[in-house]
Amino acid sequence: MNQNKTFGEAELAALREAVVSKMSPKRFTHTAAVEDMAIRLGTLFCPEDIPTLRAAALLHDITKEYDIPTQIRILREAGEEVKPGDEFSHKTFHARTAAILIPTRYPDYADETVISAVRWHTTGREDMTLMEKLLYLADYIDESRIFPDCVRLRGFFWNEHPEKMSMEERLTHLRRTLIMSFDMTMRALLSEGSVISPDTAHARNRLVLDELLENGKMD
Ligand code: DGI
Ligand code: FE
Ligand code: FE
Repeated sequence: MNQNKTFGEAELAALREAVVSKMSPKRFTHTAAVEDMAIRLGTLFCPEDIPTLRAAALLHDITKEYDIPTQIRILREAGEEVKPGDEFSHKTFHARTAAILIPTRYPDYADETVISAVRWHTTGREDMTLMEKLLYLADYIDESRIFPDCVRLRGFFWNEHPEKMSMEERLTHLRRTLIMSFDMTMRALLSEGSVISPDTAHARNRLVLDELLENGKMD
C-alpha cells in the first residue's frame, strides 16, 4: 500500500469527476463541501497534508448510498465480522465499506492515511490521528449542513478565530470541538434509542480524558 502519497490538482480533479458520476447530486454537494472544509481545516493544522485530506474527503461517502444488504455483502467478502444486531447500526457500515473498496476501485488512492481517515469518519475511534480528526470534523461542519447540531458546532469552532491561535491553543480548541461533537452525536443516539458503537464511546472518552489530564481536574 502506498504511504504518504501526495496528489496533484489534476489527479484530484479526476477523482472528483469519478466520484460525482457515482453519487446523487445531494451526496456530491455534501462531498464537495467536505472537501472545502477539509482545505480550511488543513490550512490551520497541516498545510502539507491538504491534498491527502482532499482525497479522503472525496472518497469518504462513496458507499453511503448503497443499500444495507450490499454493505453487508462487501463487509463479509472482505472477511469483516458482521454480528447479529449490527444491522441496527447500519449507518456506520459505509465508512467501513468505503475503506474496503478504495484499494480496488481507486488504487491510486490506496494510501494508509486516506484509508484510515475514511474508515473512522463516522464513529471516530480511540486515539484518532490528526488526519482522522480533521476529516471527521470537516464531515460534521461542512457549510452545506443545516442540522442545528452542525450549525452550532461550526459556530463553536470558527467563532473563536482558531486562525489567530497558537498551534497549541488550536489543538486544544480542536479537542474541545470534537468532544462537543461526540457529546451531541451520543445525545442524539441516546434520545432515539440507538445503539452507540464502542468506537464512538472510546473516541469521546479518550478526548475527555486528554482534556481532564491537561487540566489536572478530578471530580
Ligand atoms: O455519512 P454522513 O451522513 O455524511 O455522516 P456520518 O458518516 O458521520 O454519518 C452520520 C450518521 O451516523 C448519523 O445518522 C449518526 C450515525 N452514527 C454515528 N455514530 C454512530 C452512529 N450510529 C450508530 N448507530 N452508532 C454510532 O456510534
Ligand atoms: Fe459518512
Ligand atoms: Fe459525509
